[in-house]
Amino acid sequence: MVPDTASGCDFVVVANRLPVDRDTSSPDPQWRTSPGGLVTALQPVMQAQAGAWIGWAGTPDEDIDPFDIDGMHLVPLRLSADEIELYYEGFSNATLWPLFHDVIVPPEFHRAWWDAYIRVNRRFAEAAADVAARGATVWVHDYQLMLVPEMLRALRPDVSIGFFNHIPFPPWEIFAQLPWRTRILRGLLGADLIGFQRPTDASNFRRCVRMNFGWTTKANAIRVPEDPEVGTAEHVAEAKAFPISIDTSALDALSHDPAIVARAAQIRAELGDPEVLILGVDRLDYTKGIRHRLKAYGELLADGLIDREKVTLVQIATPSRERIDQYQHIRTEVELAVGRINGEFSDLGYQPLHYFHQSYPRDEMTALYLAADIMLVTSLRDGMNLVAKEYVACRPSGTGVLVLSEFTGAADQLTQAVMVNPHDISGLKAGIVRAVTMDEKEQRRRMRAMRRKLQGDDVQTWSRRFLQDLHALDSDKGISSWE
Ligand code: ADQ
Repeated sequence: MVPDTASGCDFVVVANRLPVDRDTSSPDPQWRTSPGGLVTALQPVMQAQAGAWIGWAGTPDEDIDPFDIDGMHLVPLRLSADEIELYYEGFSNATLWPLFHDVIVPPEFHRAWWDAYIRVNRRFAEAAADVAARGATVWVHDYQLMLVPEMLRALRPDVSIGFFNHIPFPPWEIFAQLPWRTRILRGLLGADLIGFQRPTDASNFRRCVRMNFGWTTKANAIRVPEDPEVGTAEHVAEAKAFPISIDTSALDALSHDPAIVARAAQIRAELGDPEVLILGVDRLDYTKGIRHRLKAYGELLADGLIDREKVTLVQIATPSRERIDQYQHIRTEVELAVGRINGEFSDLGYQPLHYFHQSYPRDEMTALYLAADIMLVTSLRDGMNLVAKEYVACRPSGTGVLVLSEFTGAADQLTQAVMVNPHDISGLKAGIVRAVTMDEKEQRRRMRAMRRKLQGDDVQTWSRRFLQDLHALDSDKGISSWE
């Protein structure tokens, strides 16, 4: 159901990016829904509830009129090239991203970036206020838009506001470095419900609120006083965990598709039919621990602890944030390591490592998951990590081993994985050897338990749970029952 926009939309999603890509292969470029998890989770709600999605279409300095696609009403916002540099590449991805990922690289603090962040967040909040019907539900996503809940609350106290943080929330000892920490906390506290990936993220957030403001919290609830300067009244906000998941049944169906199954066999054959095929799939990001993984793999080949005639590693590193210095740096480092390993250990008929800096369609990703005996997820910090869940969903045979970093949100749930601390290279090597040598019976036992977990925990359940909780909150009642 596409909404009647004159009376407003009952359900509004606000995210940095719209869920579409432009197909420029034809002379008349067409929009196509991008196959991300968020669209899968939200499209049914959007279609049933006259929903709108506000976001940037991906090209700078472009005015695009709102349009409808696949039952969703999309509202593109214009961002200038300057704003993309300051708000997106700067404050979002070179200040907040590293700060919220354990300061793996040093965050940069620049007042001009912050000013652009406020400006762009205000544009998103105003667009949401314009589009939302009276009493609508507005769901804001991720760290690029942390000021939107409070700005929107000031403009539209009648709407119900949810926020979901896809990345970790740091402990106070790290968060406190942020010069604008009070404004960020107040921004988030404008929401009625603030969702996080892990219970630890939610408790870090509540502790930051206590430490920064000296307020008390009660279980998940935070009593937020009025802010006459911004124009918001007193209310109660809830902060709790809603671990995101994947479209389990869609992936399961793809993994049974005969064409994809055949493609998986072809991938193995093209790689020379290795006895053990190991796979890594990540955005090329310094948080994903790709360097650590390659170091461990290189050492295992050098030590002879894995047999180079039998094992092959395929590493897919999706291009990401390529204009940011730290991303150019990690790319150089990863590509040097790949060159070093292949230079040292290849011979004419064998290459131990295949590296691809490319994006792939969902079918090809599924074929890769099906083809791989071992999946390596070695993030140094990761909100959830959907790749780990996707691999498990694509193993109908019940075999295969997931090697999983303890520092992912997924580690809370996929507890039968081989857990590793990627900083501990010896431990990581031992984890990989454990996976390579694991017998089929143990593989099946672990995989069965993880697959069972994912069946009851998919992305549709995740969005339903979040929205049900949001609708069940009544912030006025929250205040009266606080004492
Ligand atoms: P990301 O950091 O992007 O997400 P992740 O959760 O692993 O990390 O999701 C990546 C997605 O991109 C997966 O669905 C994967 O299949 C896909 N992908 C990766 N490489 C690809 C390629 N080469 N071609 C095609 N598809 C590719 C952020 C947080 C995570 C959190 C998610 C969702 O950093 O911690 O799990 O949001 O909340």
